[in-house]
Amino acid sequence: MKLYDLEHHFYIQDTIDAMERRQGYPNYDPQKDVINWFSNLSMPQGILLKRLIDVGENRLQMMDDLGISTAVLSTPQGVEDLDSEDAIELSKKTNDAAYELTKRYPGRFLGSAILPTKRVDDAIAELERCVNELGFVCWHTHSNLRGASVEQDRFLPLFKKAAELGVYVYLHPNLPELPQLYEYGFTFAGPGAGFTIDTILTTLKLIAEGVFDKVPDLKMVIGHFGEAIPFLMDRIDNRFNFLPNPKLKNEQLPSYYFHNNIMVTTSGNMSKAAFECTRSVFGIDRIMFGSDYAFEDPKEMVEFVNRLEITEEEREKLFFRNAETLLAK
Ligand code: GRE
Ligand code: ZN
Repeated sequence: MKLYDLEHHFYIQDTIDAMERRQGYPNYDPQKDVINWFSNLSMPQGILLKRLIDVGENRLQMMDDLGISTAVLSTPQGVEDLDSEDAIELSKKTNDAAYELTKRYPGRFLGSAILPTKRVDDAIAELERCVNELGFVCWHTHSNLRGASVEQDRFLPLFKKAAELGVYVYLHPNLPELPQLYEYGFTFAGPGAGFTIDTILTTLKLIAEGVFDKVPDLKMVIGHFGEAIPFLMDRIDNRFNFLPNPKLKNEQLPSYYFHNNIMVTTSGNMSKAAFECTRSVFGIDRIMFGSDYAFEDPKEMVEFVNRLEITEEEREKLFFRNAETLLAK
């Protein structure tokens, strides 16, 4: 069976070097081998960083062993946070590196663009280059851009451009800019809770800003079975409806956008209950495979999906048919 992995990460060494030189956050401390996401929020790297940087034969071997036919490459947090000029240079280098891989291993990798979002014009130009010249399929953004958030008006032209070029937007978690979450350390502020909270907030803010009404063709993907949104969907609809507010610019109920614009991946969520809730609320046609490599073990993710009590037709949708439909747009 074919298998598309929609959340499959890599770093280039230049990004880590730039993060080593940088005064702000996130930065890399080579002595301690940690990424400092913020003061007192450090994440040990070790084998993780080595795996992220290694995108050659070893990566291919792993994909072959697990039956992953095609992976959409994305670079995690860091590049967008650099100063403008550095962000432009490093975005281009990262995107060029992904492009090289798509050429070296035809059909095995697809590119998603990291963009220098500090200046929207530069970001638009780079997205055009990535799609028109490099054949990329996606703009990979983060749930906040440290000091900015993508639902803000000034990013609307970028969403319009993505829709115009026929590529989807992957909204990947970032550390929330909510210092009240920081006192329990990185695990809590980041992947343990904060990432999900930030991605839910940004997704709902994009809906509330009417971004999907202004750009009806926009396709967006979020990971982790839609964060906690499937579980909350009915209540969100119900309360938006009960207490309309002029600041909520969405023309449809929030759930509408999860049936028309937004899809989800499995990335790093191996809960059967979460899968069943997601399928029940969004439908199997909206769920795709994502491994979240190297932050998660893709073998466990594949095995989890293989264990799900679903029909073979449903498994095919999850492993590749839904991704092919998304990529065909
Ligand atoms: C992830 O994508 O799941 C992730 C990161 C960075 C740190 C931890 C983590 O992107 O789980
Ligand atoms: Zn991820």
